[in-house]
Amino acid sequence: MGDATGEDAGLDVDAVARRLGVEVSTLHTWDRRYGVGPTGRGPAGHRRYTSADLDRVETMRRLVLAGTRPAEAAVAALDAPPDEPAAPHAHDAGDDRIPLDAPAAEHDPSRAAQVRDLARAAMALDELAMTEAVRSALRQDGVAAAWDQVLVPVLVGIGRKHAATGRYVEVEHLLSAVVSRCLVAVAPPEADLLGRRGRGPVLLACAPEEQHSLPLLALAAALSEAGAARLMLGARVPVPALAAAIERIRAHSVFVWSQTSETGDPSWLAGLPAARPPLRIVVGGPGWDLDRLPPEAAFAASVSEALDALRVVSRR
Ligand code: B12
Repeated sequence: MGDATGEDAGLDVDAVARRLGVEVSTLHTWDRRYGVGPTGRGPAGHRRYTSADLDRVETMRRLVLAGTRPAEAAVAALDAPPDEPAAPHAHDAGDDRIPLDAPAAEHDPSRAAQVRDLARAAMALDELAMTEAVRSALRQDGVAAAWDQVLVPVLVGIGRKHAATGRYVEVEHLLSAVVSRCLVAVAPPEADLLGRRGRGPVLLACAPEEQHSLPLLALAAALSEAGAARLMLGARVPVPALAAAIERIRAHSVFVWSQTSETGDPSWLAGLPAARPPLRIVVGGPGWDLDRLPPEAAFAASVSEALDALRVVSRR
């Protein structure tokens, strides 16, 4: 293959491997596991390494060769402005704080306190304090704002912390468990969906093999808060099972989540059962290969956008 279309269109993985002297399989691993991969697209829609991507891979290679652990090298490579040499983060060395990037908290002290309290409680494995922090954010702000402005920054922060240190998996698991429980409490089970008349419910599912299901729980809770009927199938839903559920509950809309690129091939979406009126298909998550999204599917970038795309009016 090689870089037949010229460097402006970006390099394919073989060309990058040759240029940097790194195995193709290693580049695939860095992409899949740490998100250090191609962000560009060639003319046929294939993923290509841009010159900024190339800088990041080069930084990653240099740090790994110098003995930095790959996870730590990846965080440094991703954080480094292009053309600046990256050093592993000081905050990851012995610091037990979660790195927080919470734009809404910057000008809002009470929001900043919510984010900080949850992060602190999570790192201390203080389940009660975590539960109180999540519950109070959901109660005060409503699901969409609490999720976007408090829960997402802490989840993203713990993801980065783990990537940088290889540690804190227990924090990630406990935080996931607490957040799940609190979101489920906002979205109690629906009664007798099959026997209902009128507008069918929204069906929520993760793409096949996708295990990250918290964003689906957030959307289910936001739908419940808005009074919209929904059925949440959760993680790793096989396509035939999703198709069967669409037909059985006469869903009018379906929302599918993909967190990782391994689960983001959207080609199967076009084969979901036809319905009358047509099934509304909305997808979300950073995993989707957006260039290959079928025209019948819409992409939503946040809980609020998903509610809009599903034509659900928030009551908050
Ligand atoms: C919680 C978590 C877990 C939990 C999941 C629990 C559960 N029930 O969901 C557990 C511990 C099980 C887990 C497991 C794994 N995880 Co994990 N996990 C996470 C974590 C911390 C949060 C996931 C999440 O909920 N993300 C959603 C929000 C918080 O993040 P976001 O997608 O970036 O949000 C943006 C948009 O998507 C949007 N958005 C946010 N929410 C919503 C909601 C809706 C409805 C919409 C439309 C949009 C939207 O807004 C944000 C800003 O733009 C992430 C870190 C991260 N950055 O996501 C890692 C992460 C996703 N995991 C990762 C990995 C590698 C794994 C494992 C493979 C690890 C392993 N080696 O075992 C496994 C297996 C997973 C699998 N095979 O599917 C990597 C993925 C790397 C990649 N690029 O592919 C991440 C990014 C961590 C990292 N930095 O390395 N994980």
